[in-house]
Amino acid sequence: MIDTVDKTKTSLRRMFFALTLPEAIQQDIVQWRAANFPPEAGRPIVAANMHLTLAFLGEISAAKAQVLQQQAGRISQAGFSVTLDDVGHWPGSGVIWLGCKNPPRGLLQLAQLLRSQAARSGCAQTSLPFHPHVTLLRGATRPVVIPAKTNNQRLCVDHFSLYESVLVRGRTRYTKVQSWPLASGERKPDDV
Ligand code: 2AM
Repeated sequence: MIDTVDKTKTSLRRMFFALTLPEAIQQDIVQWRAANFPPEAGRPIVAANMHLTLAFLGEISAAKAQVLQQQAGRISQAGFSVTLDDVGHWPGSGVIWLGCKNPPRGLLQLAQLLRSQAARSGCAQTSLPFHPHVTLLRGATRPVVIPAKTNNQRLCVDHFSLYESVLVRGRTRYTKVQSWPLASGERKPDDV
């Protein structure tokens, strides 16, 4: 019996849906961060781990992941663009982030759908409103001067992905499990 419980535990994977940042944007953000935050501001997130979370799933079984993957595959939505024109600090969680002042409707719709599908599958969702962001630094619990401007990095989003959080030699790495396209085509002005 104990054996069965242990096997079940080890098959759980910590997963989340997210938007991938292209490598060029990750590098651009790393340079901007180095120029705008002192080393003591917090622990920098490595470039390859920078992403924008859509829905956090927690530790889930393979069966639950499969259901969520099937549902994700049925999402039919147009792509959109996201401009990272906002920067802020949440001292409570120690996070310094890049975000967007006016998130496009497509981003909010996609996150809302994935979060409600996750909730229906029993993945507890935070009661906090969705605030799209890319975490730049962690452990930032002390006051810090927040730059007035970002580099306004712009992402053209044509897919979304399921990620797994894994420990590699004691370090957290996010590995992509599966991606799904967002439809291309005419974009309405308010989607840009
Ligand atoms: P964060 O960057 O704001 O910490 C992988 O851990 C991703 O899932 C991170 O982007 C993280 O957001 C997010 N995440 C982790 N735990 C979460 C939780 N309990 N609720 C919502 N998002 C979470």
